[in-house]
Amino acid sequence: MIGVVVASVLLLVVLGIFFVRRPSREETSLVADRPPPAVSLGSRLAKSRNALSGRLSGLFGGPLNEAFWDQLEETLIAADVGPVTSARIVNGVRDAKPVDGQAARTSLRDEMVAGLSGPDRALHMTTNPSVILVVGVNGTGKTTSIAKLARRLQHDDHRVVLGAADTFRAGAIDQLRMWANRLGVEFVGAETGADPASVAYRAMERARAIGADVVIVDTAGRLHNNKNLMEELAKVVRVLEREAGVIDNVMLVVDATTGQNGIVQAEAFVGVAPVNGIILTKMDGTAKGGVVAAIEHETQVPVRFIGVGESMDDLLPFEPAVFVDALLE
Ligand SMILES: Nc1nc2c(ncn2[C@@H]2O[C@H](COP(=O)(O)OP(=O)(O)O)[C@@H](O)[C@H]2O)c(=O)[nH]1
Ligand SMILES: [Mg+2]
Repeated sequence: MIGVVVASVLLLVVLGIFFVRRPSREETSLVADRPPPAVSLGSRLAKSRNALSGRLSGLFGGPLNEAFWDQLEETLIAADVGPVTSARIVNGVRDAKPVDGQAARTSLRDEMVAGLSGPDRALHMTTNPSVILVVGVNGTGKTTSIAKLARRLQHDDHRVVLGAADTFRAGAIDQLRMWANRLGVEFVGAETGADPASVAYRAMERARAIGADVVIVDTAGRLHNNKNLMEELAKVVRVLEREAGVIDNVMLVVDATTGQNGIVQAEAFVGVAPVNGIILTKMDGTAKGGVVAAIEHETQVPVRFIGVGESMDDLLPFEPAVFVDALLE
C-alpha cells in the first residue's frame, strides 16, 4: 500500500517536472539546430524589383534611340544606383551594340553583375577566436544583424560569443541578451554606462575560456561628428586588435532605406574604423535597392550581407548575380 502511494507521488513529481520544463511552442520553434529556411530573394526585393522592372519593361519594348539611353540612365539613377555607376552601366550596354530590347536587357544584366563582381565577400576567419566588430549609426540594424549572423555561424558549427558593448543606450544590452538566449549562444554583458572596451575584452576572454571560435561585438550607434563616441570606438578597436592580433571583420551596418545618405555615413565610418565589410539592411523596405552598387563604388568596401526582414533568418550573403536577377526578374 505504502509502495503504491510512494510510486504515485513519484509519478506525479516526474510528470510535474516534465510539464513545467517542457519548452513552450515558441521556444521549440527557435532551437538552434533548425536549419535556416530558404528565403526567396525575389519576394523580399519586391519593392525595388517592381520599381525597376516596371520602368524597364516599358523601355525595352520601344526603339533603342537616344531617348531610350537617357531614360535607361534615369531609371537606374531613380533606383539609387548612383549617377557615376549608372553612366558606366549605360555606356557598357551601349558599347555592346544591342540589336533589340531583349539584347539590351541581357547586356544590362551582365553590366550590372560585372560592376558588382570581384571583391571578396566571405567572412574572414584568420584568428582564433575570430572577431566580428559591428559598427554604424543608431537604428540601422546592428543588433538585429548580429543575431542573424550568430544564427548563420551557429548553423555552420561555429561556437559564438556575443559581446554587448553598446553600453550607451538603455535597453541595448537586454536586446542582445534576449537574442543570445533565443539562439542559445554565449553572452557577455555589462551595466549601462560601462566601458565598451572592457566588454570587448571580457568577450574575448570568455571565448578563449570556453573555446569559442567567433566573437561578435555590438557597439553603440553614433554619428561621425560625435567626437567622444568616435574615440570610444577607436578604443574598442585597439583592445580587440591587441587581443586578436587583427580584427578579421569590421562590419559597417547601413540602412538601405536611407539611400544616398547611407553613403555619406559609410564614408565617415570608413575613415575612423578599419571597416572591411558592409551589411546593407532593410532591403525589403526600399524601392532603391540599387544603392548597393553606389555604396560599393563610393566606399570601395564590399557589401557582404543584405538584411531582407526582421526575423533571424533574414540575412543573406550578398551574391551579385543572384541579386541582379532577382531585381530584374
Ligand atoms: N524590415 C527590416 N527591418 C530591419 C532589418 N534589420 C533591422 N531591422 C529593424 O530595424 C530596427 C532597428 O534595429 P536594431 O538592430 O535595434 O538597430 P541598431 O540600433 O543599429 O542596433 C528594428 O526594429 C529591427 O527589427 C531588415 O533587414 N529589414
Ligand atoms: Mg543596437
